Amino acid sequence: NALYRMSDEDVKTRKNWHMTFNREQLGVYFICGTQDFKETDNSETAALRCIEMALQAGITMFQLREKGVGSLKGAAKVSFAKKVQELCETYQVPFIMNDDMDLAEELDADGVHIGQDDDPIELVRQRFPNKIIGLSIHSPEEYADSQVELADYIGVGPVYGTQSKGDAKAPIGPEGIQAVRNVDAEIPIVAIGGITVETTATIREHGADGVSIISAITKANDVAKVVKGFKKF
Ligand code: 3NM
Repeated sequence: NALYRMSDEDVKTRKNWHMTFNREQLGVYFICGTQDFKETDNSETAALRCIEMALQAGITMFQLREKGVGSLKGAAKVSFAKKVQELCETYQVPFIMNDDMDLAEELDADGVHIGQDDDPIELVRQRFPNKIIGLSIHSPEEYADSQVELADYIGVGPVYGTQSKGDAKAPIGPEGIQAVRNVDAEIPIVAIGGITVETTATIREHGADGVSIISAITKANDVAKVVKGFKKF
């Protein structure tokens, strides 16, 4: 089973995949799943309502991360994912699937996001030559050990402490974003972890193209206002 390898020319020009990807789409990258609404009566309804408000207010990318305690499985997950995908299509925002490569294929998602412990990126790129692929990176060392040239963008973090990921690593601060930017001036970077409207300017000044956010949006009293706050940068 030969691994997918891009030609040097493809690597240089970053062509032949992600035809619809551009780094501006990382600007306000909302991530969530029903588990992020578990304090509500009906987490699926609450999630769909929040996602639609966020799309309406102008998020630039969406990732379905149906994962962890209380997340949907099996047919319920598939059915929920289809509803979210339809919303994203309505607002013409890329629909990215976290981790679940089979569901990404079944739904023909616009892209996938993988962590260091998920399927290896060589196999993911081989399977999805034309989808957007995001890869999580936590340090310059992990950057050096990963085939980042097969990714369209990298997610770097956690910048700050987070309640949204049980097994999150220690916060790296805005300096951690800068450290990865310093080893690659070009790669599209989206920062993640505990990010709020107030910290977005600093994070962008440290080399991120944009911010990815769960709780600042899912827990917002006024989703539209928060999303518009993130869009000012
Ligand atoms: N990944 P919030 S931190 C999904 O460091 C995720 O790779 C992280 O949620 C990483 O905006 C994180 O609520 C959670 O902090 C982000």
